[in-house]
Amino acid sequence: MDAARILKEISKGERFLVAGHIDPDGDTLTSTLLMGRLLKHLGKEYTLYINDKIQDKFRFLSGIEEIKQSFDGFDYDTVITLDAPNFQRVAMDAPKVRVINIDHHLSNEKFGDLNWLQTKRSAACLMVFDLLRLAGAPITRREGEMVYTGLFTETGGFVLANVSAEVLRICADVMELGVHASDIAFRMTARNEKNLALLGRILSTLTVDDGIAYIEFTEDMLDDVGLNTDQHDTDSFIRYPSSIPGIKVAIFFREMREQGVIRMSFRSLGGVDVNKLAARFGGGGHPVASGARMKALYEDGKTRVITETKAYLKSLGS
Ligand SMILES: [Mn+2]
Repeated sequence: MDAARILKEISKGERFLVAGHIDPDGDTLTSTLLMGRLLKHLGKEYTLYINDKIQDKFRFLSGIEEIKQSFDGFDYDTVITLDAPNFQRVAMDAPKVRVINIDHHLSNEKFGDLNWLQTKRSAACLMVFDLLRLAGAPITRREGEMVYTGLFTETGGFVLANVSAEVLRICADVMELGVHASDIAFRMTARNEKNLALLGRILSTLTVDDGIAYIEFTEDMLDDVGLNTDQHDTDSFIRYPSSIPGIKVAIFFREMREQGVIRMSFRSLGGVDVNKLAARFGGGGHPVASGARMKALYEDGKTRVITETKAYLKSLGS
């Protein structure tokens, strides 16, 4: 499967549902917006769908108000999923129509009728950008801002292991369209006082134990600093436990009390494959960055994850 084949398959459809994943990050949002630009260029009808709240910092992206949290009825001939390893992640049941699955996650379950998977690509938005260029769609500062934002966030501000020559080259290309790199960097990393207070609370939980460093974000911290669930922004907090020399795995635990769920983000340091680790808890992602969520009481879930992570590291002989 390559970009040309996918573009040809997309041209066969007329009415598209484009689905990005829940807990939307910069990559899934910009992939969704760029797919909208492609479909518009091709003269197709489409709905952009992400079944979740979108953080305010992304509101400057052109057309973001087009993304809907739900869709009425189902009158589509094609579903395109972006940056998502399975239907659950895009909050959908398997539809009866053709599904085009575009993703870069190693944990992708190949659930589409067409699966375009490039697990070595740094971001899904790069793949959609390929399609735009191939289709000769207009690429202006607006599309450039989408790509730059997707790449900035997905690489943690150009510091993670997925920074590639391609990433930096495309960022340079879109800067020539008028994209302001420092403006986007500021938007993506800006934090108000309450969010900085939250960072303080979360950092105070830092625990270093047997090659594992973890931080915790529990529900009561939101009350303590006077934030509600929609207002907090803990993106990139995992960089702090990841910054400790000698650590093999960094974990960010998040209590989701209402849903009775504990969520984890894993980062690998020193060559440990955290995609395999996350799979033990029903999650996945990339070898260097993965996530999972499981139904459990917070303390029970946390203890289980730490115990299993230690066992996993031991099994690797590290
Ligand atoms: Mn991604």
